[in-house]
Amino acid sequence: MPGDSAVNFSLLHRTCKLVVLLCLLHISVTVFFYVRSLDLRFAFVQNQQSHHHNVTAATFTSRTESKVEQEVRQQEQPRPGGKEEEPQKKLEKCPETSPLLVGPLRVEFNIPVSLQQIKKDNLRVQPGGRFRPADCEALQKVAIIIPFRKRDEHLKFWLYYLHPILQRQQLDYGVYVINQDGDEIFNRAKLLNVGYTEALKEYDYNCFVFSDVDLIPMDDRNTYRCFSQPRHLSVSMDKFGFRLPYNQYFGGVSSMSKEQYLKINGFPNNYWGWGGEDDDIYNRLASKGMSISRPSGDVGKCRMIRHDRDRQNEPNPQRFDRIAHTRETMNKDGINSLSYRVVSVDKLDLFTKITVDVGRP
Ligand SMILES: *[C@@H]1O[C@H](CO)[C@@H](O)[C@H](O)[C@H]1NC(C)=O
Ligand SMILES: [Mn+2]
Repeated sequence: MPGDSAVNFSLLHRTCKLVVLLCLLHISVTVFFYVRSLDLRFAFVQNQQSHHHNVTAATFTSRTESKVEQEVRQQEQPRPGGKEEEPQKKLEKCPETSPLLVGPLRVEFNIPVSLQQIKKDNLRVQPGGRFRPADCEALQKVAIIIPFRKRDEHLKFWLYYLHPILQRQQLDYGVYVINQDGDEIFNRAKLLNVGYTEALKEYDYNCFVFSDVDLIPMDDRNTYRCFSQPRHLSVSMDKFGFRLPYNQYFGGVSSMSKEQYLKINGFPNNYWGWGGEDDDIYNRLASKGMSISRPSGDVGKCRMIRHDRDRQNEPNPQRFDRIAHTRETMNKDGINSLSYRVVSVDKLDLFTKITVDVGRP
């Protein structure tokens, strides 16, 4: 029958259509998952690369890496007599190791602290966050520089923990919080340069500790002072599983004597946003033949206060390119090219707050 074949044909036709549709569906699902896996793999490779890149961020290797530190004391410069800042009566020098140290400390961030309480706990701290031991002459004059913007909660914890530690370490110290004015993208290294300059206008500091506001040492034997080589103090952070993320890592908390700092022309001023500026600093000191001094992993333990990424501090896409050229740029970009505008200087009870306009990229 001719009708029969027509029915058969249309059935066949419909079946074919269905098969084709199913095939298409199958192909698109396959393609979808394939592309997704590619994507993932790509992201993974990128991640690895950037990790790798980050690990090999520094282009110089230092001569005496991970050597045991000979804790050579900074030579105290002979002082021109009769400066009004000097203690009235001649005190004996403080001992090389402070007898007041207690070792490992408990550091927690779940109980909020109040400025009132911190003030009561630290009655011997002078306005502006200044202190010097009463019964001996400190071995070093240390300016502690904290780059800052909108982290008041972190700063409170920092003051709460650090003031007692620094006093036990028998340092002649001052705390300078360098607050970036405005809402432009953050520039950590430039704020550090500003801190160096501004602190020296106030006192004859010979040592500078550069600290992030959210890092707290877990052992007071990790002395916030300077050594014969630039010092990296935050060597085992909880954030990195209490290990050094890579050998050339110089971020977090570090210290340099005035001489060491000037030898590398200070820090770069053109790292806007997150990352790389610490590697640039490492490159600078390695290129000048210096090496990093560190405390042991045990003494160098520290905690970072957990936080989300700040706004206006996104990863700087230029950082890899910049750190590849430190050697060529470091002589023109640094303390010799620093320009900024001081907006205000406030001598508060526990620290000196300096608000600055550092410009924009
Ligand atoms: C690599 O990672 C460390 C640790 O987070 C950071 O301090 C440094 O700036 C990074 N370097 C680059 C080039 O991203
Ligand atoms: Mn942090």
